Amino acid sequence: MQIGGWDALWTNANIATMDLAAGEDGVPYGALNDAAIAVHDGAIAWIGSMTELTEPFHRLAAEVHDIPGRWITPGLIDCHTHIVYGGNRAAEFEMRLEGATYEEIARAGGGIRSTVTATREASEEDLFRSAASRVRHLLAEGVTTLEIKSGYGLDTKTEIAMLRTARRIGRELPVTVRTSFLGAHALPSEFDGREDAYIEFVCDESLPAAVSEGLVDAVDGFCEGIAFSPQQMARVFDKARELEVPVKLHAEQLSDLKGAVMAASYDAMSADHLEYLEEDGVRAMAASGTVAVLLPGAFYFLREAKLPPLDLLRQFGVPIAVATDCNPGSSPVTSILMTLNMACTLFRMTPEEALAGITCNAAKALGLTDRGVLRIGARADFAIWNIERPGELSYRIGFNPLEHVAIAGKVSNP
Ligand code: DI6
Ligand code: FE
Repeated sequence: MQIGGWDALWTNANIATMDLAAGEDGVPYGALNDAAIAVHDGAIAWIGSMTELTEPFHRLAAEVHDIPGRWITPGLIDCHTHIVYGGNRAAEFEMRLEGATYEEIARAGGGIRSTVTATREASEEDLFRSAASRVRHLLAEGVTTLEIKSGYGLDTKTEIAMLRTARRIGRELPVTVRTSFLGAHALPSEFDGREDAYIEFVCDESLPAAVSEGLVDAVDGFCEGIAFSPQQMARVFDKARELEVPVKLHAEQLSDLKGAVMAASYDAMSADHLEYLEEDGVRAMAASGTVAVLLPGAFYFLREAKLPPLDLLRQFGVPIAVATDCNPGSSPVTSILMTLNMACTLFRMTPEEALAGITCNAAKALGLTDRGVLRIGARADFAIWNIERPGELSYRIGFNPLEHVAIAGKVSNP
């Protein structure tokens, strides 16, 4: 590998490459100490020990960033958010504190439906502005790739407006956005009592319209007693397959409907939430390579007591990702670092597993093979932290040690 001729070089760093396959012989975080990373044309051109470089470093790269003792991680990836929406649900939070459950509120016509009303009423400009302010919080904590779902429009026009807003965030803010169509999130009131007719509408109208505008990277759904059955979701997934769009599913969040088994049979990229997942679901996900996306923010905010089956997921080798699930009803969370802390304290994940959950495994959950791991040829998205060990990222609460990020090799100071 040629040394030099690079656009930029970061020196004297510790690097958590998260190349864990390479670290099977026991290097936690795939870490390199006293190391450097070089970037050319937006990709990682070289990564290795400082001892392999000869001074003066400015002969090697147009830009040199000396960052003694700092840690570099892959740019963080939040692979599950509903960050575009109108209004908020603080009043519902207060109702829940007085004893109402999330499901009771949903069945009484509140919950997701109330956000649907507010989202339909919002202008596209309002949707953009409110979402962008939340996204900036994530970027300030090192997020460089973000998944955003629709699902609060439910009619074609508003679903498309949400997806367009998500794409605009990717154009106007320093972040890669992947979009998921979540038309099958809840039954809109105009379809009351006609669930199958709504599923037909999703398959024949709203989903094909969003796909034909080029706005859909994946198709998602909410498989739950208060939403749609595995059979109904399978109809949506059949349509997704016909349109050649990959699928993922909100499954086993509040009960075990065997949604993950069904999703795995469609080679879903991920199944998400999973508190009520049982061994059959874990086995099916392992066989299909479906990533388990755990959402500790929703677990915390809904005061869920049932833990996702971490030991089974580990035992069967299912890759585990972690995400904020940022949404107004079950996880009004815009802190990926707080989410890391919750993954460790609530789910007993190790800090290394939690960091893998928002880097290499989050990339897998989105089907992205060019990021999430720092290795030669990968996209040069990374974050520079003023910490002494990677575990500090999940240890502190409400403190942000980010110094700067590189996005495709360019320094960005969120
Ligand atoms: N599960 C969730 O936790 C979010 N969506 C879903 O399918 C919550 C959405 C909301 O309550 O607004
Ligand atoms: Fe969600």
